[in-house]
Amino acid sequence: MKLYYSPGSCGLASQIALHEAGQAFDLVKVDFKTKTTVEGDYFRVTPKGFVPALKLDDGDLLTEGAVILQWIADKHPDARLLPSFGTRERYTALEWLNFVASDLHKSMAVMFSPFLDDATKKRFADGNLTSKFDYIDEHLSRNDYVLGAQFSVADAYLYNVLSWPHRVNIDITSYTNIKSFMARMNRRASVRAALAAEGLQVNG
Ligand SMILES: N[C@@H](CCC(=O)N[C@@H](CS)C(=O)NCC(=O)O)C(=O)O
Repeated sequence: MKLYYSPGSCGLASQIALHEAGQAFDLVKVDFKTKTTVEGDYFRVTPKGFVPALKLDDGDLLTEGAVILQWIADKHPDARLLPSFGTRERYTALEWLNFVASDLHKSMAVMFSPFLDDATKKRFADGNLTSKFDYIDEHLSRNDYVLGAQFSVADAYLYNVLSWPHRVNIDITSYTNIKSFMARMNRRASVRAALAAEGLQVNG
């Protein structure tokens, strides 16, 4: 199995999940500028040109981070990375995966856009992102992890995206519950292994 990634981007969550699952995998780095890997043209792997992408041993390819996370969890039920099918908790986990993917991730992506000036990004962060950080911080004031006491792949994705604000000059250090969550995540062996493999420092 191969995980296509680019350092510090949204493939980190998939890597954390693979470590949590105890699933062996190889990493293939994608150069975003050239859309190539050591194997050649990345568009031949996925015409979307996005990471993450998970190439299975039979050649099948999975894309979309939130879906890859569900696939990893479902292939490794013993790791308890998502609640069981059909339970109410399962849908809470899916709500969070969807919220992180469609709201938080894609709003944060605006802050990395080469098409917007700094003043526009600042207005966007104030008007759009602050309310999301408020919501997450309040939730984490009552829960160690997204689902409560039990770690899930939703935490891997949330951690992944919350490691970006400081890279775009958004200071979230005043969110004490987010800060504690990040510290809690940083203590997990899966997170440390994924960061090391991508050549990244531990996120505060
Ligand atoms: N819908 C995709 C989006 C993935 C995505 O936005 N990936 C970004 C990195 S976080 C990417 O590959 N960008 C390519 C580029 O910037 O060239 C998913 O949720 O997995």
